[in-house]
Amino acid sequence: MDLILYGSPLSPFVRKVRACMLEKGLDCELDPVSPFDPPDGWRKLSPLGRIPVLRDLAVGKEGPDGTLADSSAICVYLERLQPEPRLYPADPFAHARSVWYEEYADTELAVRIGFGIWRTVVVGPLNGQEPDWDTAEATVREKLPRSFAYLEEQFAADTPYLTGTEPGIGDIAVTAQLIGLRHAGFGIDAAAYPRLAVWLERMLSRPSFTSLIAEDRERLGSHSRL
Ligand SMILES: N[C@@H](CCC(=O)N[C@@H](CS)C(=O)NCC(=O)O)C(=O)O
Repeated sequence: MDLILYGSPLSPFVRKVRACMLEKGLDCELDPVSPFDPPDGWRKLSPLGRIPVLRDLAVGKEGPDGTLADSSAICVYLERLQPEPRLYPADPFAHARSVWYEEYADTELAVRIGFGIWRTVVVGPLNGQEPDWDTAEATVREKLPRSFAYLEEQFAADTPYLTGTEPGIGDIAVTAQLIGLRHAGFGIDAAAYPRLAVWLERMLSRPSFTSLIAEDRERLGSHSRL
């Protein structure tokens, strides 16, 4: 096996990279580095101190050689390494749209769900802290409707995925973040956001995500409500 992925499997960014690998049939060794207690020299691999980082042993075995920081850079590399199935649409505009949805997931959704929900009622309690349901519920009530309404509009053409008939990097990145919401016990109101709700179920039933969710459940135990 030539690929090592450094990062906690509960990170949505690690989940995104692993989903891409599973969709492409790529295998990797997972080294569960925590960004909050990293190994010596971690900043040489991850200049921003974040996870995930990928190492391709065929490129470099030690230090920063053969490593890539940032889930988006890693996913672009995986696409070049294993072009099929394609996760970046062939059409130039659809390709760029898919990258935009990835960016939207990695910034807007990551901040809203990560800080407002995931840390307050899942990871905090997993580490012995009291859950903060007030913050989580306020996030769902006040912050997420705008994101859900935006995503709902993106399915106006009635395509099964964000940028066409096949799932792309945008679909995977958004799903990787929304799984955190589902672990916390919150969902998408199908009456208010029907296309988004159906799309999410479609994404969650893909073998890549069912296997990752099964692993999450094992790690989270009763802290998962999914
Ligand atoms: N843009 C980065 C974001 C990665 C990220 O924020 N990872 C979090 C864990 S979910 C992290 O490492 N946080 C530690 C920190 O920011 O110090 C990517 O796509 O890989």
